[in-house]
Order: sequence, then C-alpha cells, then structure tokens
Amino acid sequence: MEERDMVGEKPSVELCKGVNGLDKIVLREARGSSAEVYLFGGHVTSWKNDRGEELLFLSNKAIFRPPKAIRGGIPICFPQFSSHGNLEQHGFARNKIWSIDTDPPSLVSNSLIKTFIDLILKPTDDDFKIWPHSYEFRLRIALASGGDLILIPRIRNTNADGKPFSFTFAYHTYFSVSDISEVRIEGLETLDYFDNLKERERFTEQGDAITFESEVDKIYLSTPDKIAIIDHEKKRTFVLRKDGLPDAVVWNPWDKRAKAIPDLGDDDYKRMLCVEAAAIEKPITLKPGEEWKGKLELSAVPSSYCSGQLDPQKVLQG
Ligand code: TA6
Repeated sequence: MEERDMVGEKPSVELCKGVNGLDKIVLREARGSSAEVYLFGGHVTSWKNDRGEELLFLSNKAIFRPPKAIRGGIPICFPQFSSHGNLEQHGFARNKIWSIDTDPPSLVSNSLIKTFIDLILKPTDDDFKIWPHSYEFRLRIALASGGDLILIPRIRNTNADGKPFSFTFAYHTYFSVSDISEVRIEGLETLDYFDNLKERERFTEQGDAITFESEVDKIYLSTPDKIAIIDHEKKRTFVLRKDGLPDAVVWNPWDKRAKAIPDLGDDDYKRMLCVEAAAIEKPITLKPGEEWKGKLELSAVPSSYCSGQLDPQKVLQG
C-alpha cells in the first residue's frame, strides 16, 4: 500500500477499524465508487457504485466475530467448497485473519487500476494440523475507475515435502437484489448442474433463463466466462466475468431455510442472490512451486430490460 494512498487523497486506500474493532480496508475511486474489505476472511463486505448504492447483500444479523464467517458480501471458500471433503463447510480461508501483503510478486494486470489492496494468507502451525499443506494465498482486490470490482486470487504450493495438493474454490458472492422474484440469470441455460437439494444428482437445465420461485442450490458446470444477473425492478444488470473458475454456484435459501440460518433475517432471501464463480467439479491440483491464478470481475450496469431495450445476449457477448 502506498503511503500517498493512506492519507485519504482520491482515489484512496485506507486501513481503519470496522465492526467490533476488526481491521478493515476501504477502497475509494475518484468517481465515488467504493469497496470495503475485512482482513478477517479476506472478505469484501461492501461494494458501492458512484451513486453510493450498495451492490452486495450483507445480513443485518452478520456476526463479525471470528471465527464465524461474515454472512453476506464475498466469503472465500478455500480449500474446500461446501462439504465436498473432510474439512469444515466451505474450508477455512473465510474464518482466518489475513494480512496485508506489502511486497507481492508482480502481477500482470491492468496498469490503469491504481486502487487496490493485496492480501495474503499463509497457514499457521495449527492450520497445518487441519490441512497438512504449505501454501501462499495472495488476493488482490481492486476497484477500477468505472467502479468494477476485480478479485485476483493466486495460490501457490509451498510444500517442502514434495507433495502436491488439490483444492476446490468459490467466491460465494451475495448480490443485492430488489426482489428475488424479479431477477433472472442469463448464461447458464442448457448447462449441466449438480443439484444440492437432490443429493448432488446431475441434471441438465431446461428453459430460457433461470428465475426464482423456491429454494435453489445448484452447481452449474463448465459455465461461460460471462454471466449476467438481470434485476428487472432495479433496472440493473450485474455482469460477472471470470477466468480460471469454470463452475458457477447459484444459491437462494428461500423462506424455510432462511429461517434456519441464525445470522440471516427471515425475509432476507428476497433481497439476496448468490452467484458464485467457482472451481468445484475438477479440483485444482498444484505441485510444489506451482501457482494457480483466477480472476473475477464484477460490473453493475443500468439496464432498461423492463422496456425491452437490453438484449441479454449482448451483455453476455459484448
Ligand atoms: O453455496 C451454496 C451453499 O453451499 C449452500 O449449500 C448453503 O448452505 C450456503 O452455501 C451457505 O453456507 P454457509 O456455510 O455460509 O452457511
């Protein structure tokens, strides 16, 4: 982090205290967009556009007390997605305190983007007992001048014993939506998915687009690099562009399941939708010294879909 950035000039990167005194980094872009990141979990909890509108859902009941992961924003699932393995649900990265990476190895990325923070997670001796591998998980969180939020994870195997390791991964992104019944997802039609509500059986998606009228918990496989979430009521389209993350999880707990989640309000399911860029079906394997790099870029664009002017195909291809 450059010192110039710490004094609050615009654009700025500021380290401060968040809820319960937890360390938080606030990224601000000159045109007004912003993002907030907690060192606890390397967790993005807020992403606002240049009008100050919040684009991520964060539960009012979110606990902000380690090691319970924060409900909402962008939890990171590593080295295990869900219960696909022996570790705790969604792995441990979201429960750990990350550090600011003051001297990250160079990263080929857009040099025009000046507002970013580099974080790093490495295992402690105790972590090693849970998952016996040495790694460096670097995460760049950047805000582009137009307000796009960009996350670049790099995971390196630093095992000294010559052993490879495998992991699954997801950015468990909670998008803020006006009303889940008014939302559709474009880009996942006709794809195969595992249905978590049906013992992970494999199905093929039928129909034009994905809409919501009950609980959904699916892992779409080999998805395109672009996915759009169209919010008719807000007249807003989220576009996810991803790299190295072939799968996409779609989750909404709906009413009954929402009631069973203590840090989620009973009606919160109406205002949130998780669409998660992920690598699940084919775990990523790294030999010692090897590094995996992924990318997730989120944009929020105004859409006039209600009046029929937005062609979702153009959003996906454009
Ligand atoms: O990504 C979907 C999912 O795995 C669901 O099965 C659901 O349980 C959700 O994540 C939330 O998990 P969490 O551990 O954060 O309560």
